[in-house]
Amino acid sequence: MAERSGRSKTPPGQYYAPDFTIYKVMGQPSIDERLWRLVVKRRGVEVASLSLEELEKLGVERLKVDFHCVTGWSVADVEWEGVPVRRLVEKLGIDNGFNWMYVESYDGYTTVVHRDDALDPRAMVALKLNGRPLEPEQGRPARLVFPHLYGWKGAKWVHVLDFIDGYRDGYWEALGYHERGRVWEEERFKRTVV
Ligand SMILES: Nc1nc2c(c(=O)[nH]1)N[C@H]1C(S)=C(S)[C@@H](COP(=O)(O)O)O[C@H]1N2
Ligand SMILES: [Mo]
Repeated sequence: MAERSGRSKTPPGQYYAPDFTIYKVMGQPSIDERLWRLVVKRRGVEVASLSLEELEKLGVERLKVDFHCVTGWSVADVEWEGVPVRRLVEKLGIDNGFNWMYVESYDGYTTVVHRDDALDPRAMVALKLNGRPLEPEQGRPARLVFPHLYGWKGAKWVHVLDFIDGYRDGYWEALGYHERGRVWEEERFKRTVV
């Protein structure tokens, strides 16, 4: 596997591309940012409904990481700015008993993230990309980012985070994509029992 000079290795099965390929498998929703809310739930019950301003007040952090799509392309050195998921969990007093975070977006897209990946200090609700607010097609006003997971876990136009006990498939997981989706472990597809 090729190594980029002076940098970390390329994850197995990935190649570096100059830019993102835009995906919107359920179309692009039109969102009024004044009405946008991040709804946080525990076992389906609403705990909080945050406006953009309220979300930002929880504390924004910056992160420079590579982005990896499960179809093979990666983009180097992407700079995100947003609110760590872990901070949301702590500040909203979500109890530690959850096992998965089920995600719903404004377009109807869904995905699911393992608790350890959701609580990774680098996991965030991102509001900016490379110093600018997200472009509408890239999830404005907010998308999820998990640097160590394949890109499909990073739901654009994110709306609901539900901290649940039992595993539930999202959109791609129902089509055979992996429950966790860790890049370095190459968790692309669910294990099948033959
Ligand atoms: N709502 C929504 N989020 C999504 C997707 C999508 O189709 N709809 N595609 C996912 C996939 S597979 C990838 S690789 C990234 C791509 O991000 P980009 O469209 O900004 O390049 O978004 C993820 N989040
Ligand atoms: Mo992807």
